[in-house]
Order: sequence, then C-alpha cells, then structure tokens
Amino acid sequence: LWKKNNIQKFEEEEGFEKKFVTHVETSLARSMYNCDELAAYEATSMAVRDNLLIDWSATQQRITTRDPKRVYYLSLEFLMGKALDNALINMSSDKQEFSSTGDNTSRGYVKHALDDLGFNLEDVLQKEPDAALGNGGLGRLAACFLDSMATKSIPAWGYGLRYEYGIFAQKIINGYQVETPDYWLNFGNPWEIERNEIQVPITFYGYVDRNNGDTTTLSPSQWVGGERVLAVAYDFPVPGFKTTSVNNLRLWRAKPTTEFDFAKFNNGDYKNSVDEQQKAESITAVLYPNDNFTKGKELRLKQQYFWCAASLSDIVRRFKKSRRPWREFSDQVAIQLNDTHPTLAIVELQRILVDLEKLDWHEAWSIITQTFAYTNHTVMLEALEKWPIDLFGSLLPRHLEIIYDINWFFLKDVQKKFPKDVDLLRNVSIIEEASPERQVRMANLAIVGSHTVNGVAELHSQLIKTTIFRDFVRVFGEKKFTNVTNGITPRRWLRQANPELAKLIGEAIHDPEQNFLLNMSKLNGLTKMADDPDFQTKWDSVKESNKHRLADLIKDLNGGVEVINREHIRHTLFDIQVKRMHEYKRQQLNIFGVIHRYLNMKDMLKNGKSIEEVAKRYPRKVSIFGGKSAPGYYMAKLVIKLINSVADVVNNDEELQDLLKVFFIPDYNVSKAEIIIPASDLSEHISTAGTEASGTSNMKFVMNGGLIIGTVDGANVEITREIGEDNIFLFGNLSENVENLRFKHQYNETELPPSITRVLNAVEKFTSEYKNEFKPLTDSIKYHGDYYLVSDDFDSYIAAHDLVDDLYHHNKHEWIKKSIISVANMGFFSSDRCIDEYADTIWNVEPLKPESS
Ligand code: 26Q
Repeated sequence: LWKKNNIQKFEEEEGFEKKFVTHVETSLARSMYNCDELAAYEATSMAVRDNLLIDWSATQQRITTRDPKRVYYLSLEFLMGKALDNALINMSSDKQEFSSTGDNTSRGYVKHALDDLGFNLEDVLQKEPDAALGNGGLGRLAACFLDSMATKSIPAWGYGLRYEYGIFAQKIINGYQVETPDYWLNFGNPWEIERNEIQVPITFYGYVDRNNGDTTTLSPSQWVGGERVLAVAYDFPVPGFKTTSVNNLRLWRAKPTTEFDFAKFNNGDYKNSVDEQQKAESITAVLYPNDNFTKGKELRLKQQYFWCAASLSDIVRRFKKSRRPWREFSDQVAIQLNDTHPTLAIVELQRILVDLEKLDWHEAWSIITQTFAYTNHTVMLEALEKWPIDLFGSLLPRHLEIIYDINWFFLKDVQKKFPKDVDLLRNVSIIEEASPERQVRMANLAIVGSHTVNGVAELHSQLIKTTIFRDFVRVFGEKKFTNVTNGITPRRWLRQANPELAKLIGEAIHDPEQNFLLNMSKLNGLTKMADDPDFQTKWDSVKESNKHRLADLIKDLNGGVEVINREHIRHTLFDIQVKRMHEYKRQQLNIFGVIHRYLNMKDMLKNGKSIEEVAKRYPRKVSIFGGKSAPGYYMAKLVIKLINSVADVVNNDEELQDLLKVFFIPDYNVSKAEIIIPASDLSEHISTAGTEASGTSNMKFVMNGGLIIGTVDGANVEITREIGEDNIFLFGNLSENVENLRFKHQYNETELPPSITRVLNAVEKFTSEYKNEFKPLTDSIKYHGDYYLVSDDFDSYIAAHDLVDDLYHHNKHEWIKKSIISVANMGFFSSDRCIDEYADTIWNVEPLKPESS
C-alpha cells in the first residue's frame, strides 16, 4: 500500500491555488487574510517545490534501479540566482496547453492563479533573494551546467558548500565600494531540504600513526585526527526543461559534533569547551570573495577539505551500495574538478582506498586517474593555487604524506622518460622548492591525478598547452589536454531574461512552443528575416522595451531620479560592461574611452560647434558599468571611484543635453544581469589579449541581440567564427604580441600616444575628494610598465568605437541586421552543447531519460 503514492502534482491553475492556500495555512501557519507578498513567494515556492520533489524522487529511484555511470561536478561556487522563476519555466506538466497568458510553461497558469489570489507574479518573484554562492564566471558556469545536465537527463550531482553568507552585497557610498554581508537565509529557504539523516564526520589536524613502524601491514600509516566537525547535507532540486528529470545539488554545512570536551569541562572551563565546538560553524560561514586571485588562508583550505571529504564519503557510499568491485569504480563514477579548488578530493580518495580500504597503492592510483578530470579557468599566475607546506601539513598531515608519495612515484616516471632533465623535474613537481617556503602546487597535483585537463575556450586551451602547462604536455602528451568551450543555458539567459525576444523568435521560426531552447541550431531560421524591415522593427521594439526595463531599474537605483532620457531611448546606444572589477578586464580602458568622448564633445562646443553638430557626430549614448571588486583589491576599487566621479561630472553637464550619460549599477548580480543584458546594444569584452580564459557574458549579450566590442581573447574568438567577423567590433593587440609589448614597457622603450596622455591628464579633474586621488591608476600606465597594455590598445579601441558610432547613428538597419544574424548563429554557445562534449569526450556517460520522454 505504501507504494501507492497519493501526493499529486498540480497541473493547472486550480490545483496550484489549492496547494498555495494549504501552504499558507499549514506550512506558514497564516491565514489568507494576512498573506503578504513574502508569504505569497514562500507559499508559491513550496507548492512548486512539491511538484519538483515528486519528479526528483522518481529520477533518483530510476537512477538507483538502473545504476548507470554518474557525474559528480565539484565546485566551490554555484551562482544560481533566483530559483522560482526558473522552476516555473522548467517545471514539466502534462497539461501545458494552457496559454491564455501567451505562456505555455507552468509560469503561465501560475501567473493567472496568483492574479486570482490578488498577487502579481512579477512582484512575488522579486521577493526571492539571489542564491549568490559564487564570485562570477566560474560559479555561474557551474549553475548553467546543472541546468543543462538536468535538461539532458544526465545522472549528475553537484557538490558544493552551503555558505551562510554569499558574495557580499555592494553599496556605493560617495562613489566608493562598501561591502555589506549577504545573509541570504534570513527568511529561511524554501528551496533547500535539510538532510539531518546525512551527517559525515570530518577530521582536521592530529597526527599520523605509523603502527609502531610495523611495515608488514599493507598500509602502515593511519591518520589520527584532532578536531572533528560534522558535515550536514542540504539538497536543492535542479529541474530540467521540458522533462521530468530533476537532479540534485548537494551543499554541505558545518556543525559541531555532539562530542564534548569533558576534560575542559571538569576543569571548570565550561564556556571554552562549548566555544571550541561553535567554531565548527565558521567553516561554512562565508564565501571567499576573491575572483581570479588566491592567497593561502587556513580557513579556505579547511573549507576545501571539509567539502571534498564530505562529498567523497557520499560518492563512495553510493558506489558501495551496488556491491561492485573497486576496479569498476571509474565505470560508475566521473568526477569533474571545477578548477583546482577541489583537488584535495584526489588525495582523499587515495587515502580512502589505501589506508581504509587496504588497496594496493598503484591499484588505487590507477582508479583515481581514470576517475578525475580537471577544468582550468585561468593562465594568470596570481590565480594559481599554492599552499605553504607547514600550513598544509598541520591541517592535513596524512594528506601531505600521500602527496609526497604521489610526487615521488610521478617524478620517478618522469625521470625514466627524461633522464637528467632537472629543469623539467623542477617544473612539473607537485612541490615547489622555492623560497621563502615550500608550497604544494594544486594545479600540478590536479593534472597528475586526472585523465583529462580542459581549458574553457580554444585560445585558452592552446595557451595552457604552450605556457603554464607546457612541460606537462611533454610528459603526458598532447592528448591529455583538450578544449571544451564554455556555454550558457538559453532557458535562463534567453527565455527567462528576455521573454519578449524568445516569443518573437518562436513566432518567426514557427516554433511557438519554443523548442529551439533545446536545439539552438533552429535559430538559424532567423537568418532569412534579417533584412525584413517589418521584422527589424519588431526586433528593435523588443530592444526598446528592454531598455525601458533597465532605465526603470537605473532610476530606482538612483533614488527615483531619472538618468536616461526616455524620449529618445530607441536611438540611445546602450553601451554596457558588467563583470567583476579587475585590471585585466580593463574597465579602466572603457572609462578612459568615455573621458575621451566627453573631452571631444566639449572641444567641439568650445570651438563654436552647435549641440546639433555634436549630436550629428555622436549618437546618444549611455555608458553602463557594474561589478564587484574583491574587498582588498585597491586598484579595482579605484576604478570604481573613477567611474562614479566621471558620472558625476558628465551627467550634470547641462551643455551636453543628455547626449552622454554614465552610470555605475551597484551590486551587480545574477538577477540584475537578467535585466541588464537584454537591454544592450553594445557590450564590452576588452581584456588584455590572452588573459580572459573564456568569458561567458559575451555569449549572453550576443544571444540577446547585442553586438560586441572586444579584443581577440577568450571565447570572443569563437563568437567571431560563429557569427562572422562583420558582426563584431574587434580591436587591439593579439595575445602573441603581449609578452613583447610588456617587455618594451619595462625598458621604457615606449612613448604613450597623445590620445591617452590627454585623457590621463584630464583624470584628476573628475575627483572631488582629494588631490591626486587617481595617481596610482595613471602612474601604473605612465611609469609602472602598463602591464595590461591600456596605452597600446587605446587608439584602436577608440577607432572601433568610431565605427560603432557611425553604424548605430547612420545605418540602424544594418545594425539590426547584424544583431539578428548574430542571434541566428549563437546556437553553439548553449551549455547543452558543452555538456554533450563533456559527456562524450571526458565523462563517458549517457542520459537516463524518463519513460515518457
Ligand atoms: C581561489 C583560492 C582562494 C580564494 C579564491 C579562489 C578563487 C575563487 C574564484 C579563484 C578563482 C575564482 C574564479 C575564477 C573565475 O571565475 N574564472 C572565470 O571562469 C569563467 C568560466 O570558465 C571564464 O569564462 C572566465 O574567463 C574566468 O575568468
């Protein structure tokens, strides 16, 4: 009888309303009379979650019964954003013909039902806080991959940490970034299921017991830990689009063990014995807010081990349930390392197999190297993870020994193949011997322990082979190093962020059900409409409406004061750069370009030209910035201040009559991105060539009909290949010349071009705080080697903007045509394509589809 499941999914309006009311009255213990918007959000989420959990349970049961190979995606960051809207779009229903709202997903009838109940869906959705458990690109990539793996019915788990504080919220005060805590769990979280039955004890510190030197036993070494904490599982359902497959994201939370230090207690030190335990919770308290930068903090290493050990214990437990021999482990398990952050998983599995399961070292190691694969996201040296030996050895003494042994066997092999090549040995060694202290090189360990290493765009994957990992190519051969170009999920980044465009596309290519979201090559059908004036008008109207949506947000963020002139919005060029603030991403180049434009406009007026003449030369434009700086990153913070100072001057210059506006959007996050990206005419992806591994917002912008101004870097290269070089504004030096140019700067063989000198001299005019505030910024270019080559690329950047201005201003039809053709050719950048590539070439896993689909 218990098998007969009588919990029913709701499939239409009425069913949803009933569930909603039930949750208001029981789960929330409130009445419909005092149900506010927040309660409506909670009740809606719980109703939707109930549906997901029914499919989730069926998915998990199917996987357990069929026992296929599973994928485990280990990432310290999952930048999920809001869950409800996405669930409403993805959630499958057998009765999706309901579309009186023009929406054939569950979202359509839920919106209708909420209307009935006196709520507006859009307002209800706003109540949800972002799940901002990530910094930027790497974390959002993990979130897109979860969506695609669920959509493709790949048996996959995400494993991460349940931080109580996500990436800080950014406030702008007086033009400066101020960080405030992101306590996202304040009102509870209807999307998580606390699994109190799944608790894994995790150990730190302690010592290694050598069994009294008895080397006759198989593994004489055993770790005897010191501090102990518990890892508790929290599960988040991940629904696929148009399928009943629902996967699981499991995040771990640290909590104290119930053990108690009686020694301390008996000494009368009750308070301290409790305090010690409470420290456990600090492990998962906060996400480290550094993006593309590492420094060796012990708590970060603790986070990494805590998460790797808990996840592996879970993975091994699941494997053991099927009672297969260990040699079949890699037929059942693929583990993907999202950067080097989870590299300890390699060592932990070796420890489990050798110390606990008593496997032979080499047998264990061969299981490892058939199980793990590693994705690299950067070639910048300051982002490569290294841990001081002393710190490492004190926290994880047995793991350090295992690393030494891994290194010893590895270097012995290398020596055999390349006798007496001391340089090679030094470069590939997992241990860096250099002063001031020895360090563990996590990237080297990840490479040695993985069967495949991939970069995230073609140029980047080439670069890792020829620069940072070139010695490993000699050791392991080319084949171990591959490329999987990044992608984005079109469900969130097209359908959810830009419903009007998705609808227009669906109508245009005769796909009102929007199945193109599952097969993006169907977008090719747009090509033949690219020249059609009626279609162009509709296309541009969608853009206009999205610009109003962004202008509303900006007005709101500006204290209710309008920044953008609405009257001319359709012909106002929205020029946007939103991403983490970083010198290599060169927001400074962008703002210098804005200053250059401003000075030119002012000069025209000074030289007696009328504002009409200025307007003839320069289209109306709003330059929009957004992004967080790491809290300790001085230069990046200074650039934020400069942008806000320039905005102050430019926006209040009445002479310009709204021809140029500048705005820095505070607290850029996933939800804001969903509003910002669809509104862009042009977006800036202008990193110093060779520094941006891929970029993924470039893909989001183009998929939403924006054009790109960019360098020949990261995935800009493949975007150009797909959409055609006529449809992108490329500029700047190529990555192969970067080293040379830097060298020249070092030896002062360069003189800055007059154009940038003029801008650098004008910079101080924009500050009102104190004198020479921006000197470190201008000095870095003038006197300190201009490491990011701003001066070298400035003129070609301005020239590219001139082309942009001319086309947007005087040939809007051509502009719109480029926009349509670009979207038509963006299919390649669906993260579904990435997941196919990973599944076929790295994981060797197959989908396990539900019966009905
Ligand atoms: C490491 C150790 C200690 C503290 C922090 C970190 C840390 C945290 C985050 C290091 C790096 C990151 C994030 C890196 C990142 O987001 N990289 C981006 O990954 C994207 C997805 O592949 C690419 O598109 C971007 O080009 C790349 O910059």
